[in-house]
Amino acid sequence: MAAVSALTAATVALVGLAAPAHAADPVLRDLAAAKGIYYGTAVTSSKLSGTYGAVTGAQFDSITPANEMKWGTVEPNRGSFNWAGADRVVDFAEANGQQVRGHTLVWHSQMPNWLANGSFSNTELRTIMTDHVTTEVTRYKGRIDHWDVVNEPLNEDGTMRGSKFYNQLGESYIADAFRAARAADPAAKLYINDYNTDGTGPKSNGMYSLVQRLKAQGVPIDGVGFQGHLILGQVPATLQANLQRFADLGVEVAITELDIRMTLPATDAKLAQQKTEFKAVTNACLAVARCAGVTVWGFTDSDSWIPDVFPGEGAATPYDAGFQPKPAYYGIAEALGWTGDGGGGDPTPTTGCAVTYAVQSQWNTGFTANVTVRNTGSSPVNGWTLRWTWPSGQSVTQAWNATVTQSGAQATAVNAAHNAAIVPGGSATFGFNGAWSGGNTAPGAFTLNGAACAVALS
Ligand code: G2I
Repeated sequence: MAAVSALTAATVALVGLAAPAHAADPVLRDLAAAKGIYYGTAVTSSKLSGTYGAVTGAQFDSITPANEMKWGTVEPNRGSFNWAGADRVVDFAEANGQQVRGHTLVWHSQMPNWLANGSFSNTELRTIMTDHVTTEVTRYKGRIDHWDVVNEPLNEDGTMRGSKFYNQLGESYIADAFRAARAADPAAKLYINDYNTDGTGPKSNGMYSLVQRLKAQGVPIDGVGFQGHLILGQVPATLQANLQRFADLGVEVAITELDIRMTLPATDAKLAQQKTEFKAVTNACLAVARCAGVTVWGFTDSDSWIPDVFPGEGAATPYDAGFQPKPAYYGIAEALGWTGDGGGGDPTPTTGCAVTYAVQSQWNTGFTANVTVRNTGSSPVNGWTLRWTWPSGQSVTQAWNATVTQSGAQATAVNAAHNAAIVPGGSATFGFNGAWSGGNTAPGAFTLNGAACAVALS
């Protein structure tokens, strides 16, 4: 927790870089610290620069590598280690006064192939597992505040999941993993972590009994993580009570992977409901004295696992894909005590756009180009007209995914029916063939529905 107090200078420096946030936007990490919890996000180490890095550093006081500390990543071949991504996350956290949640040491998924497909005697497997825990925890000793030591040990009915570890070693693999972690870094808080345990129910009951058994055996377990992969409209009503009953066992609790997904497209009504639900989850943690904090599983819709795994669903995080705070972000801030908007709701919606213009191919008299229009504002675009002026006499001969007309040097593209709506953070792409002679300089400026857009060439 010491890291939390050392943040002010870094926060101030980074807020200056976080251009997309509105000037009066609250800083979640500061609000959370004032309430005695942390507010964290999962991160992708390769993205930790530019706006993504600036928002991560400015807004959150805990980060979790989404993949970089998993066994399959750190030891892809037996005995050969790759710590690059994990190091980057820990270094970033230290530079920004953030805690780190280490995720995760023993998990049935994302194991390296040599382990998943290898066959080992029980004794050998136990040693492989405890050696792995010891190696990884020792490498980051003193630099990780919380470790997810064992991840997702349960079936939906609350029985033990038949993982490689459980099948060969029985339930004692859990105790052994925790003991190895404690020996390697006595200061780190050691967690067990699972999904669909957020509300009371069979799986949560299974976790409750498991934690009781581990405590009874003197296993060094400090906390229980509730992943919080939730669905809009289905936040369990029993969340707070459930967190409380675990806390009453004498362990910390935390929401470790919060996201609230919805069926796309995101509408204002769904985003408003999502705000209420992020606020409610944050409030549930605040209401439980032993709740250490909340981590969102990716802070931006452009860094979320949901669209890959649930086609047609998404918009599950507090920032849109263009790094604009969504209503959910203000919901979190309100739960944390923010009243900067007078308590009356979200700030006035903003508009904005960014255009990427890319020539795909070019031949002696013709060329093909793609244009992507991104909505960088906080209000949806419903129907669009994009205009630009050709700098060197080009003309559009044929277009797709938009209707393009030309008058003199001015080109006008109007949406097709299927891409008329662009949600905040979303984009529409169209393409065309053009004619050129002499020069094919890219247009330097675009307007969307009359307002100038930022331009990127590629
Ligand atoms: O599945 C959501 C989360 C559930 N709880 C445990 C978490 O560790 C898990 O995180 C996700 C990551 O957010 C994804 O990013 O775990 C997935 C794997 O189970 C991660 O997805 C993987 C893809 O499956 C790989 O194809 C990809 O190479 O991400 C990798 C890196 O981008």
